[in-house]
Amino acid sequence: MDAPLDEAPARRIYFAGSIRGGRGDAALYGEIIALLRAYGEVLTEHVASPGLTPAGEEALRDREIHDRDLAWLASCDCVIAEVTTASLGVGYEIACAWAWGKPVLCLFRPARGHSLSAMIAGCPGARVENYRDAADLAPIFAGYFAAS
Ligand code: 6IA
Repeated sequence: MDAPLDEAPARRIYFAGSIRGGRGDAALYGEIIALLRAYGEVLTEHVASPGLTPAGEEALRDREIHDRDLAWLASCDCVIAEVTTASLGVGYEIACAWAWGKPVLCLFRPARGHSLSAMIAGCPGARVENYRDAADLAPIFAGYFAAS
């Protein structure tokens, strides 16, 4: 039977956060994903997994990880990236998403002596929101998803 017309498919959200770039914010990624679930299906919940260490997902080869993640990225409706911990992989995902015309929201916690890369801060396809902690994110997401 067809889905009722008023049931739009869930928004597909690609969350990006550092893995080999450093896992210091892994718990925060979990809080972000919990908030994002109110706005759609988060395709990359594993990014917050405490078991995913920089050496993690050993069962998958790098090429398999790359191809699987890019397939998810290609299928998503938007990218939410936590960019405070600098990560080559997150930067690569942001660049691909922009090249493919996907909306990108970057979340950054400014700190003394720690500036966001100009390649992200200056990317015309990426909106950057500065914040202090997870408590700041609910209104940021409410405003962002209301407009998208
Ligand atoms: O350069 P990074 O590792 O910090 O890149 C992190 C970003 O790339 C995340 O947003 C993920 O979407 C993606 N990514 C990188 N590594 C993985 C991974 N396992 N599993 C899923 N997504 C990943 C890494 C396993 C490896 C250490 C053996």
